[in-house]
This record gives sequence, structure tokens and C-alpha cells, in this order.
Amino acid sequence: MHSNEFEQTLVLIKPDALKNSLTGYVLSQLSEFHTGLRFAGAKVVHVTRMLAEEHYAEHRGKAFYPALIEYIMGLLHYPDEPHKRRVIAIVYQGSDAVKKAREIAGPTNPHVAREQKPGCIRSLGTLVPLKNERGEEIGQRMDNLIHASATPEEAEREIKLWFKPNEIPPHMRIYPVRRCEEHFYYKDDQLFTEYAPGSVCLLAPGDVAWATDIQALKMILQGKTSDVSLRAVAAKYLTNEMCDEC
Ligand code: 3AN
Repeated sequence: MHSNEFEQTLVLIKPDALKNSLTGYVLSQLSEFHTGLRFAGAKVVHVTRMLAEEHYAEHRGKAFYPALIEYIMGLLHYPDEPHKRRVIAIVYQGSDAVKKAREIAGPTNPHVAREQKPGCIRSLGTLVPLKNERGEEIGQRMDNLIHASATPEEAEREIKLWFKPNEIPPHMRIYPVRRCEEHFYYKDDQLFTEYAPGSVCLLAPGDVAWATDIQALKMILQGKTSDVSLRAVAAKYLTNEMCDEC
């Protein structure tokens, strides 16, 4: 089968990996020498609740969801040190990028990872019991050190959620972009075309944006339903702007 040397995937080095000083190890495991994958984008992100909830939207409603959100936001590993709450977000590019990063990450559950794939990154992770108010165990939190997109479709959704086009070099961008022709402001889950006090300018004329984001914003303005939610577009523009729980 013909492989796509421009395939991309999103890897997140999560707060437990940072706390355990495993960043260098993870980068080394994923290095071009070992995987053939190249960096297409990289940044340090203070994860807002909005970004966390959009990233893990598929898990909304599950017992472990609240802990999962607090985990990726760094609230669990750095409860009293907001300045240390961050993840490193990386876009890797190369043939079979999604599959290769998933293989190096290993199974989701660190115990399973240790049994089935000793040596994979997640085999160094840990499980933490989750309890309800009565102290009864209701599940487990999986502190598994890194995230790696599950499929090329998920990779596209996640890369567009975490990265603006101008954070990826033009020749490495694989999703269509468009130059914005109007202003889009955001405040309290609402979209405006003119500045409203307290609003944040997401996009201005001349800015380069993901084509699907511009399309979504236009549909939202027209009151239509869009595949990409307003929060999914806004989250990356609010990243490293202000923190909601500092
Ligand atoms: P993966 O990260 O391997 O793609 P997903 O997308 O199913 O796995 O789950 C995202 C994250 O949610 C996992 N990395 C893990 O931290 C957490 N998670 C998934 N399933 C469970 C579960 N059954 N119990 C606790 N946490 C879970």
C-alpha cells in the first residue's frame, strides 16, 4: 500500500510526564532517527478547561471524565503550582505517523502496556483509583504520560484544535487554509463580528486560518449547525492568553 509521507499526528506530553522529567525520553523515542517522523509544530500549552473538554469530548459523561479533564489541565499533578501546569503539544509528520506514534505510546492502560508491550512509553505510567464522596471505588484514572492521535481523522480534528496554521511551517501544512476576510470576536460562548467589551479577537482580516474553522464561524453566525463547534475553534485562540483556573 502507498504510504503518505506527509501524514500528521498529534502527540501530547502530559503533566505526569513533565513532572517525572520524561520529556527527553519521549522525544528520543519519537525521534526522526527511530521513527522517520519530523517535527511540523511544537509548543508549550497551559491547557484551559475549554481546550481539555474539546479534546476529550468523546468521553463526556463517563465516570473518569472529570478526573481526565483535571489531569490534562495539570490540576492533579500541580495543585498548588499553576505555573507548572502545562503540556507539550507536538505535530509529527511522516509515513504512517499515526500508527508509529501509537505503537511507541503503547496501550492506553499502563498495566496492560506493561504486560503486552514492555518498553513502550505508557508502560511507565500508573493507575490511580477514583473514588466517590463515600470513598467507594468508581473506576481508575490512567496516568499514561502521552497522548497520540488514534486515527488520521482524529489527528486532523486534534491538530486543528491545538494548532493555528501559522504554528506549522507553510510547506508542512496538510489541511486547507484560507485568509480571513472579516473580524470574529468571542465572548461567553458567543460570536460577534464587532468588538464587544471583554471579547477576544479570534481572527481578523488577513489572518490565515483553517478553512474548516472559517466555514464553521460563518455558519454559526448564520445560526446554522456546524460540524466544528464554536468552542473547538475558539479554544486554540484562547490558548496561552488567559488561564481560567490560575
Ligand atoms: P487513547 O489515549 O489510548 O487514545 P482514549 O482516547 O480512549 O485512549 O482515552 C483518552 C484518555 O482517557 C486515555 N489516555 C486515558 O487517560 C483515559 N481513559 C480512557 N479510557 C479510560 C478508562 N476506561 N478509565 C479511565 N481512564 C480512561
